[in-house]
Amino acid sequence: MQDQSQSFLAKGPDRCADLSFAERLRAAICSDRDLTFLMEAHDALSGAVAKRAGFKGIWASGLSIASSLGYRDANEASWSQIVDVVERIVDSTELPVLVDGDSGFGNFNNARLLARKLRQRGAAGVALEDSCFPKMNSFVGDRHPIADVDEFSARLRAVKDTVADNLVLVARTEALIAGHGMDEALLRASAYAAAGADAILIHSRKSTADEILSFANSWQSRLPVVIVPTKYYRTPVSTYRDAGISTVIWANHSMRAAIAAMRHVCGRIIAEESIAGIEPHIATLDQVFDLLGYDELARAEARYLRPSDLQQ
Ligand code: SPV
Ligand code: MG
Repeated sequence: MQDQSQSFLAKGPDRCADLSFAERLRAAICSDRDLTFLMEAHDALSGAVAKRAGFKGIWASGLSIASSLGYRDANEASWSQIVDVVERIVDSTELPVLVDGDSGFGNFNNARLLARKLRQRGAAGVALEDSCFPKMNSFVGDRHPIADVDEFSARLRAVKDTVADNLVLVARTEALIAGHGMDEALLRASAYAAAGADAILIHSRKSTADEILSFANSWQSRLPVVIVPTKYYRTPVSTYRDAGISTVIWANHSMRAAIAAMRHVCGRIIAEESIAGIEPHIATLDQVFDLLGYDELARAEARYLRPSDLQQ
């Protein structure tokens, strides 16, 4: 596998010329060999943990990034804040990162600016959804207005014209979330395919996979299908393999795990007025240093510092 950090160092901060993250994500999403799994990350640390666990690609989740910044998943975080977090995830993981671009933060012009910036920061792809700005998380409330299909298709075209194949473009329809039904979801997926999308993300808030399976059955893999089984989490992945789904996004589980773990630790420390009890249950400092590559820094110091510096 190509060492992305080396190519980054060799080429300087403009990684536009380095297409390999997009190529790798495209290969993963478009290959019909097996299901691809993308693991949520909301910062560099959660990205590093996902990589160590063995994931080959990352979902930079809008909900999770917003939550870690203390914002609601309602476009409260700005596109530039998202782009900054994405850069840290890309740097720490050196994996293909599919970024949740929400609706593109405005019209075609905002969407193509976001896409260009994401490409510059090393993202492999962007998922754009047909919700109206400001969006609301798909699982919150019942008001989920969606954009006009022609306007959103033109937004996708503008992104494609800007980033060409250097950033994978996943078009996400919220038609089912908004209650518009399967015909509307299929019509939109067709329009977005015609606009140049590389894959279709079909989202559902049902607790069973029926809706997305019905979509996949009618869609017949005209473009790869990406799903987010947050609510229908009981469905085994063999069902998705059988249905010809391309990619499964585990969308928010590191963020939710972190909340549960932090709650537990904070609760015990305040109750016990001691950190002795929780010490065996949390990451050791050596694990932190290992995760963030302190050994590489030590090797670099031995190589680049003067011997006299090392003795100080
Ligand atoms: C996200 O992770 O931000 C997503 C998936 O877009 S969902 O929260 O299910 O809308
Ligand atoms: Mg989102």
